[in-house]
Amino acid sequence: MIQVHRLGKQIGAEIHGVDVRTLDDAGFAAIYRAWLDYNIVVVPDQHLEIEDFMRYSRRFGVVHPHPSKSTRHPEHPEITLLGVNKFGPDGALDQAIYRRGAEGWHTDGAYDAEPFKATQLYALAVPSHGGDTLFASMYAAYDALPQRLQQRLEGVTGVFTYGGRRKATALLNPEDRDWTPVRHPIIRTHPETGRKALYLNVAHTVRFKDMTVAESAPILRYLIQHQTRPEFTCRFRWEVGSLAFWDNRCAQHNPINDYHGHRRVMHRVTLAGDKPR
Ligand SMILES: O=C(O)CCC(=O)C(=O)O
Ligand SMILES: [Fe+2]
Repeated sequence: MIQVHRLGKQIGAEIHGVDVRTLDDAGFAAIYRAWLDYNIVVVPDQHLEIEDFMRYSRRFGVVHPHPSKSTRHPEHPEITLLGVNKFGPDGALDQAIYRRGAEGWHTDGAYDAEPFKATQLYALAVPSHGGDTLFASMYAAYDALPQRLQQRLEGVTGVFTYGGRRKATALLNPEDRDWTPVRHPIIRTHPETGRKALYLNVAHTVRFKDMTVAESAPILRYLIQHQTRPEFTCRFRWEVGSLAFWDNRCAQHNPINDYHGHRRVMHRVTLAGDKPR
């Protein structure tokens, strides 16, 4: 029997009573439904080989590799390694890899014309404390905007790029570094639920179309502060064997980098998505 426990008022659910290796179609449909409702779904206590992880991930859609080639699994390029190869040959900490994903709130792949639909992480090693991930509902953020502002933002386009304004592209190979900015609506309609979500983030959204960075800054700053207000969020504490799957079309995440010196290793896959509308 599948049991669903909420992680937060607006977002997040944990699913108990499931072994994803033997999940039948009805069980999978229940997880997918919960995922559309709660946007980040965690299935704890799984025991997965790489093949199990890939097979389960493919039930959600088309697995698509991340543009950062330096952190790909050597035998399974569709898998990104998190928390591996943190030290260079000279023994020094590679800051780009160490800090990967730990740069604050964001949504995965917003710098692409067709951003990732979803991301799935499987925890192989976790610190004894810290290393939690926060999630924020962009449905809740949109719903809580004053109606006037909702109307003014309708049809407004944002400009997004890898690394954002800081242009921090250290994880990319040199040939991939000159990232062409892409444009997305700031309010997007989720293709499966039909709900509206605020679609911009502090890591990738540089400005609004037809406005300079300076002109965009005040409203962008307001929206960025608004969108991750604590009441829109939930917090997830990892254990070895936790499997977490989030929807990049309507949720942001923020991995908390408070476990310096401790191991935190994850296997990660991303799923192909469509053009935001
Ligand atoms: O390590 C985490 O909890 C998430 C890292 C991240 O941002 C990602 O995998 O997209
Ligand atoms: Fe991320």
